[in-house]
Amino acid sequence: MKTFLPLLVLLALCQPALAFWNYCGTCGFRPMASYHGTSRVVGGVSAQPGAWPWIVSIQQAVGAGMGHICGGSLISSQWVLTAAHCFVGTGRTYYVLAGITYFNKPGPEAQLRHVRRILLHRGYDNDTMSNDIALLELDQPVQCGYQVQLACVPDASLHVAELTNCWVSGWGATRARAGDLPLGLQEARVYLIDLNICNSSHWYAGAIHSHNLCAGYPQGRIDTCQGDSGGPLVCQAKNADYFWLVGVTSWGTGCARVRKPGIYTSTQHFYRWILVQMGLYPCLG
Ligand code: 4AZ
Repeated sequence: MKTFLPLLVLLALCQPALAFWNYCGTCGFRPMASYHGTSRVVGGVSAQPGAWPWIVSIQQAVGAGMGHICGGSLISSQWVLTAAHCFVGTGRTYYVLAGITYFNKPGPEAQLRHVRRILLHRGYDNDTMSNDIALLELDQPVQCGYQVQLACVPDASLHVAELTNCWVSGWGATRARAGDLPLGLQEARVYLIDLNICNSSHWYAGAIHSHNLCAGYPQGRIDTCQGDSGGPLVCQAKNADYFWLVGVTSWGTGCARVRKPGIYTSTQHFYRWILVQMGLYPCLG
């Protein structure tokens, strides 16, 4: 015991510095948020490096380089949760970039991975956009750090509608008409909108499914847009400092329009599907 004690003391002393380095233990925490102070997407602002440490950019080869196509969220060191519609009609090779904020300034924790498998939900329907969810298995795990952390997927027991501090993030278009993507990650606070309101006649008129979430603003102006798909809608847990990955950016009528908020796939409805795909629920598979 005597010989181990100094090591334990050393470990305890180093704890603050080691706590988040190469450790993918606890999901939903934002180690850099406390560092920066808490604080297109259309109508958002530039996110600080590491502000949303689970977000990844899903890219594919374009000519000699690579291009961003969708967002995604790390839910384990080797699995990314994203949208099925990102992968329709293309048989290309995909890559995942983790730990980045600016595409032109990758930073110390940037990590590129190949996609080993793409698992689309079998019920995904391109016309109705139902079951717009997919999982990507990476060829190698990412290393967690200050700017790379896992998102928490809630099960059916979470009362999502009660959560009020909700945020979207992504490298999608910052203006509805111009297709230009920003170089830096954008973030915006959004509000969850009751599905009955969202489905009412002057809004989406019945197009929204029970496994969707609507989030944004009745008056528009702030919203996810093309290129944000697959990325995270997160809400802070009640009386706690971690976030739940409650939605995957799916679609919307245009971007930031009045009574046309963003539509998200509700992750808690697919909790079991996610576990089965990841091989964590073999008896149900
Ligand atoms: C898209 O095309 C897209 N305003 C994503 C989000 C929204 C609209 C379109 C929501 O990827």
